[in-house]
Amino acid sequence: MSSHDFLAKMRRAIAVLVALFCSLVVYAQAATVRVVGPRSLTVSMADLAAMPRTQVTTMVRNQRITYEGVSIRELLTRAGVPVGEALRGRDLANAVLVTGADGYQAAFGVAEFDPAFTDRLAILADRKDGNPLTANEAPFQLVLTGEKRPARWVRQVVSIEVRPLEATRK
Ligand SMILES: Nc1nc2c(c(=O)[nH]1)N[C@H]1C(S)=C(S)[C@@H](COP(=O)(O)O)O[C@H]1N2
Ligand SMILES: [Mo]
Repeated sequence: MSSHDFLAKMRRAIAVLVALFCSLVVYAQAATVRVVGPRSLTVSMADLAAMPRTQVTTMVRNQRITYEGVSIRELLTRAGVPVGEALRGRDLANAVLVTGADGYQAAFGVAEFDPAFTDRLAILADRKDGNPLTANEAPFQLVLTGEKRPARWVRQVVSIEVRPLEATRK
């Protein structure tokens, strides 16, 4: 192979890599999370970046990791979910269902995300130790303090839905 052929191949390989990288970036920026509540909204990476940011340092499987993102409570407030003293009565029977891109789901009670009820922190993370999340977590992961297992740390979150549990409403 002549050095000319080699250079041409290298150039093509680099072009393919750049194209792949750019489409990944575009894909990540197009990613959104649907927050379903009294005033449902859809948030993008840029929207999250512009909201008040919260850092959470956690220990999972003996690893200390600092995640950064937006508190779930902030997102619920923007979706019109009552907060603090106003979160009472029938609203306390509301569940929060978090869903990942693969259909994986974890359920919570609405008070689990309210600082008037708990000191535990919960964020929709988009950064981990200062970097974007890894491919199987990105673009957004639910990160909670006070969990003994990370099973409810839903990766690739696509929606956060506040919904009544009908059976408890009668
Ligand atoms: N979207 C999605 N999130 C998920 C899961 C999943 O299957 N899909 N598994 C959960 C479970 S059971 C655990 S223990 C952790 C595992 O995270 P890891 O694969 O990054 O270790 O992710 C949680 N979040
Ligand atoms: Mo798990």
